[in-house]
Amino acid sequence: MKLLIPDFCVVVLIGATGAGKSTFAARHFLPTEVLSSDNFRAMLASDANEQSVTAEAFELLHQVLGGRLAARRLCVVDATNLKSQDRAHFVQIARRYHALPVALVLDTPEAVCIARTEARPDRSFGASVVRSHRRELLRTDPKRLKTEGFRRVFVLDSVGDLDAAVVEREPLWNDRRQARGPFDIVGDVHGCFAELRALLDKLGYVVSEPDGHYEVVHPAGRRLIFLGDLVDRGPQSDEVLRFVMDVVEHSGALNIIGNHEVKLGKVLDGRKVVLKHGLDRTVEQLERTSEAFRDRVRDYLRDLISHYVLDGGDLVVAHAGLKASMHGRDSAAVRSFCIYGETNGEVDELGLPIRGDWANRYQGRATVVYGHTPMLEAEWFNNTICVDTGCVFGGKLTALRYPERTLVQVDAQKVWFEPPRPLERRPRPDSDRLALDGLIGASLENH
Ligand SMILES: [Mn+2]
Repeated sequence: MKLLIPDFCVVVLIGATGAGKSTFAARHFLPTEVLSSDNFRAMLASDANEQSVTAEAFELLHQVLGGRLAARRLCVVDATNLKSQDRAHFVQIARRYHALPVALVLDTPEAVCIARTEARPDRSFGASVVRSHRRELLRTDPKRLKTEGFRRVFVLDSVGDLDAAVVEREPLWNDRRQARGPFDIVGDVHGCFAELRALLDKLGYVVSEPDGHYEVVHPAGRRLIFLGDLVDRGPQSDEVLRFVMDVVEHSGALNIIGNHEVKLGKVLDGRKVVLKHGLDRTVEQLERTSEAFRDRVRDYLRDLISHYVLDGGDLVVAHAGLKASMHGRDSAAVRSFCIYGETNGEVDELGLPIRGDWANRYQGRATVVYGHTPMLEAEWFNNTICVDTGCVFGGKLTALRYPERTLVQVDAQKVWFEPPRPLERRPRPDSDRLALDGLIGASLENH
């Protein structure tokens, strides 16, 4: 039996004493990955069986778990974990750090558990404890584990299964650390196909259309990344979609999801959506295409992921940006942040969402490149840059060359869509303002 788990997750072992949890953990995981309640009891009381320190032992275990997850390290919780309230702690901690909770039930037959426990000279308890553990385990329905929040549940119900099990770790979909670039990262296109083609010319891409699909090649082997919001408001959302889908499929381009793709995906899934913010134009444009094309778009949008971690972890791309504590992690909260940014549900006088300013506080190692918020200029703040320069609103279409960190831009051909408010420069972050205040103070003193 192959147990496929993400290489960043929390594996919660569930099983009676004597079920073989520690043996299994030692066989498949590093000693540093395994957090065993026995070990924490031993640390505190020099005796792994000392039940009087159990509460303190779990307190420490929770703390170490949190610390390791903050550092994005896989963890295995080796304890009986037979009660749902005990497991709930681990699900909660996993969620806090956007790690996937995995349940692994060791449903080893009772006779085997009893024989193993009685054979261990260090175990003072015997058959009755095993039997009560087994009764609790039988109350733990694997389906119930899913409702407790475990995203993957595995059950090993024989010694044969347990011995034959192979644990395989797979990277998360957002993990593209192996991809080193160089990249050209394109901001919100919003259906501005002519400007996109002009930008690609300026960037040095050779665009061709063999066999009816687009391909791009760059003489220096560069790679395109699209930051999402390909569609809506502009004149050719359908053609932008065709282009990006083709070059993702044939030319190694990358594309992450934007909020406008989420909405369009709902329309194509047949769900009820209010056609506003230029979505009506996209729907009109798509009505002129074939049903096969619309199906392709629907499937494509369904599979788009929220962000990529690239270049050995030095580069993160997400439509609305991403704070450091969420990089390379996966949860509903991470996805929402990537797509909508840091919002608290409040809106301003124009009904636009008030955005939290994560970039203002950003201190992460990775460069974060994002779009979503149309700006008059693309400017660096704390190693982050927004390259949405409002092309569809008559601004510019911008690409960031990475690792060079230079901007390549083309002007919009016209105002394709009236902006809700004029494009502005981003207010300076507090830290810069304070530095500026300091400078002004100093210069006044000097004169
Ligand atoms: Mn957006």
